Amino acid sequence: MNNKVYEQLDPNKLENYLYSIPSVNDYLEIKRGVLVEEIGDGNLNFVYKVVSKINKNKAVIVKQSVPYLRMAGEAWPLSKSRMRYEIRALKLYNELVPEFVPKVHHSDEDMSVIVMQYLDSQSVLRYGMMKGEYYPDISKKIGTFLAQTLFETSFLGMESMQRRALMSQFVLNDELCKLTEDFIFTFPYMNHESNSINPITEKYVENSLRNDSEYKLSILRHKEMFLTKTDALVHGDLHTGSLMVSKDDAYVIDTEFAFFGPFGFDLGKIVANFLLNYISHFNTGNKEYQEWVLCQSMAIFKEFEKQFLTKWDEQDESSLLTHGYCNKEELDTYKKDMMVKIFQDSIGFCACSLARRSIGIAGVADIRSIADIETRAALEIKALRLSKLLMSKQSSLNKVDELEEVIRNYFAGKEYPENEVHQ
Ligand code: ADP
Ligand code: SR1
Ligand code: MG
Repeated sequence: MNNKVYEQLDPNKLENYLYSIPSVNDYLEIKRGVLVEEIGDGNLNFVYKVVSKINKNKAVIVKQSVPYLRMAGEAWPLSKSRMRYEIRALKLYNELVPEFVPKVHHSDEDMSVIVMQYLDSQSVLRYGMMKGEYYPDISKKIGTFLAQTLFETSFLGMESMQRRALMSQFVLNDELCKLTEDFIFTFPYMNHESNSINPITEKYVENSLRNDSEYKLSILRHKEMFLTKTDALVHGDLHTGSLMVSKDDAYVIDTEFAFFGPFGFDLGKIVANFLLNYISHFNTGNKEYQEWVLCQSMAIFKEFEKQFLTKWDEQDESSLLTHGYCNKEELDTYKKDMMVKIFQDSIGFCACSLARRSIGIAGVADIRSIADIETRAALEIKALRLSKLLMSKQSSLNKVDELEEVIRNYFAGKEYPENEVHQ
């Protein structure tokens, strides 16, 4: 079918639009009727579930970006071309890790639309974790997804010219990168109208976060990394709302923030979301679940490192490495240094995410959904203090077990950020 000039879809227009795509029309038999439901719960786009009336087992997801930020409304323009990067990343992930992403039925950059597999029997990981659901091997799945996608698109997994061509496909995802620069690395740490700060949390933010120069400079260093490092194609928005899971499977969705960035970015973000969930369960009192969440979050790092190194062992030619340049000992040293660097960077990115989700425009439902503002403030401050602690320890941590010890001591009240009395 010929792609068309952009128009924003609604349920009626959507039916006609899908009718004009032969493969989707054949699958859903649109003339025999479809049920259309808008199910988007994200911040940016519209997401429709379309089910065939004559065979309810046949369904697709249609996602369309609109020329504004959905959570803020039309007064906040945002280029709809973000869908271009969602399409490109999802197609690439379908080549690299098909078991972890929905299949693409159709894509249309002009209409900013993607039609993809409806992930039946999967639910959004965040909501399951809020209810205290267990997902066997979730850390293994996340670690595998990260190791495969990051290695395969990096200067370690690709030849130089081919990789630069791939980078050119993502270099203009500028507006979404700018959202991250502003909302993860800048506004939460200064007075800004976009922030959403619980009045009870505000005092801590003023007195202990925004006047901590070392902390602010560390955030700035991470922003610099985000702006300048182009290690690999990162997902760019890998939080627990970007994973759809069942007991057996895990799928990564919502790839619109994809760009070439630092190795540790996705890793830090996803682990921060696990830790925020851990913190939210102080409210439910589910200690057993907290233990599971903490173990899984640490296992993500371990799984990632194990699988990333396995891939590296299998590859001796890449943009970076030419066969024969290093002997085994030299290469082992190089590998060890790089894995420590990725680990430390990811702890820093984790710290940034903990803070932005506690006081920035986009919180996490795990904590923001708590109605009582005093209870919520206590958890937000716990997350902010952990952010400060991790940022200050980051460069001295070389192993996952060391990080785990710091986090356990913190939650046990045995460790707290420098310059702060124990609270
Ligand atoms: P946004 O970009 O606006 O954040 P998402 O891509 O996160 O949108 O999708 C919003 C919601 O739509 C998800 O939280 C999930 O509930 C649902 N969804 C998205 N993709 C699928 C899919 N392939 N299968 C089933 N549900 C999906
Ligand atoms: C205005 S920022 C909205 C946030 O939602 C997305 O999921 C990203 O995390 C982004 O930072
Ligand atoms: Mg999104």
